[in-house]
Amino acid sequence: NLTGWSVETLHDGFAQAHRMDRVLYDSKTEHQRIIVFESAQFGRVMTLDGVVQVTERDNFIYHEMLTHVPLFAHGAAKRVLVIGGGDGGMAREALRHPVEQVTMVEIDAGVVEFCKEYLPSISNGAFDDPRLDLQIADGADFMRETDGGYDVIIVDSTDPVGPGEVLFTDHFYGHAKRALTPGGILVTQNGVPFMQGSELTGTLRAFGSLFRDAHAYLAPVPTYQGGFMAFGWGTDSAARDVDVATLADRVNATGQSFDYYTPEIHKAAFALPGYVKRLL
Ligand code: AG3
Repeated sequence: NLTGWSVETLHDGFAQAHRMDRVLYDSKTEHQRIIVFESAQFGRVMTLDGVVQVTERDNFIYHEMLTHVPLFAHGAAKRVLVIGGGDGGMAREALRHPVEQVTMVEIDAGVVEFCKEYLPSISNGAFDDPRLDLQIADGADFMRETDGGYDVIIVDSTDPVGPGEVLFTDHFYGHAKRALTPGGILVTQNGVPFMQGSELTGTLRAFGSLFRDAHAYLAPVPTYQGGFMAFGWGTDSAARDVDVATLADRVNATGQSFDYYTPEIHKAAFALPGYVKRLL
């Protein structure tokens, strides 16, 4: 009996469920249904159209890996662009670097508003940082029209169903490439390859024709079930070759330490098992 449980059925014939100990918010925005609830294992959880996007307990793994890997590999990023990321977790981590500006383009003002209210620990002050430039707009439109100049672009999308779908097209990736500075890095969330292999294949095929270095890297995020979460990596630079000692120097220079990210994890994340390599 799953009454009072949040049941995610993103993958055919498979479900994961959280008991909703207290529903804090449940409403439809202009774009999607958003629910924030309290769960025993993951703290507060936010779902969009029934799919878990962020939890208090494990969001650090996902957000750290999509920010610190490209930012420390780059080493001198001044301008960062986040597409999506309305909960503010990506901005939170990106702003731990000495960047001049983080532009965040979120399609759904409701997600920003309700996450500020019911999940303040996710953004942890990022929305008040003067370096944050928040724009409520369609990420695909923004990318088509921007003048660019971004050193790192992070695509923090939902899965390729609903509003997130356009963020997985060749067109969008082409515009993102054009928006990068020379040597800039594009990273994307590409789902769980064990369950959603074609998502990674699609992105990496596009990256292969756009970038000199197109690759994937991995991190295990408990919330996104099925083993590793995959991230796309595209750049014309040799940033993937950065060594552990250089990364350690860059981490030390920020005076920060992280809950998941370490220079060793950074390097190891690019090591791919056979079943993932075959998807590229
Ligand atoms: N965006 C990534 C959602 C992927 C979830 N789906 C899945 N299990 N494949 C999360 C937004 C956090 N800022």
